[in-house]
Amino acid sequence: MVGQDNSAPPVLFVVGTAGAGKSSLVTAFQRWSRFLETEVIAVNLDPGAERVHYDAEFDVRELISLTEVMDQYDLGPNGAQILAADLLASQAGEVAEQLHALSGEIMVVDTPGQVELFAFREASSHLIETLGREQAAIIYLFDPMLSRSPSGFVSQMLLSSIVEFRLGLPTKNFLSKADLLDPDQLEQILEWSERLEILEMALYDEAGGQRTEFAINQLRMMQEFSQAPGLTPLSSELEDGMADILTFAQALFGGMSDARDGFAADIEHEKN
Ligand SMILES: Nc1nc2c(ncn2[C@@H]2O[C@H](COP(=O)(O)OP(=O)(O)OP(=O)(O)O)[C@@H](O)[C@H]2O)c(=O)[nH]1
Ligand SMILES: [Mg+2]
Repeated sequence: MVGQDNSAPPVLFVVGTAGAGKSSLVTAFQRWSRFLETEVIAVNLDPGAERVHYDAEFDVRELISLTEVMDQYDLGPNGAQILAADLLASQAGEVAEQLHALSGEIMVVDTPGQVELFAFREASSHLIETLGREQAAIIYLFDPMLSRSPSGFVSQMLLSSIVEFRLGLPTKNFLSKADLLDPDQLEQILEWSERLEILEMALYDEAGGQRTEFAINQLRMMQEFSQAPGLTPLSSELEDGMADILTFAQALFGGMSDARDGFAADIEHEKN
């Protein structure tokens, strides 16, 4: 078992700006985990997803269809997403019940394209409470292209801190699609994540004194509350960094070797 409570596996919510690579990460993580004989429960909470490539054991689209919401309430895609999130909130108890019924060692949740839908609407808070907040954490994905400029990088640091603050869950930042970056760019971004004074200088060159002072001061204050500092690169394309996600979950919720022992014991039991 990863978690301490047999009935409730740890829940990792994958969050990030539109197109950051959330759905691909769920797919890659599920695929990668199969080799470890670790049972990952993949969950789709994005009613707007066109298609997903992982095996979703729960898919919100079976409850709420974005196109139906658009038609029924005469809404555009953004309005429909908001209403869909609120409809989901009203069914949070039922959703949690269905999720609780799923068995596996770790639950990985794909969230809607727009980060604010997950962070700011009530549905997520309801769901987190009903699933058990002591069992939940956030994998926050940085967009690699946006991370190449100091201001883009800092903006994502701030956004991640806001999500962490808003949902009150342990949050770890990952640099998504790292395979798309040159080695030099990657090194620079990782250095920014480790050394605030280097980031400050780079931002100063790009944005000038006033904006830099404002942003860096905000960041400094928010980072004091951060439970998992730093930025870890990953690539769903190459299946790189998947172990770092597992390590993050283990550090929070307990060891995985017990999980494998448990799994092996189950197999043994079935054989007999
Ligand atoms: N090169 C590369 N491309 C990736 C990687 N992960 C995702 N992509 C591509 O990035 C695009 C967006 O990926 P998604 O996984 O759909 O991103 P998302 O955050 O779920 O997107 P929304 O749900 O629409 O917000 C797709 O074209 C993916 O193929 C990666 O690790 N490397
Ligand atoms: Mg997606």
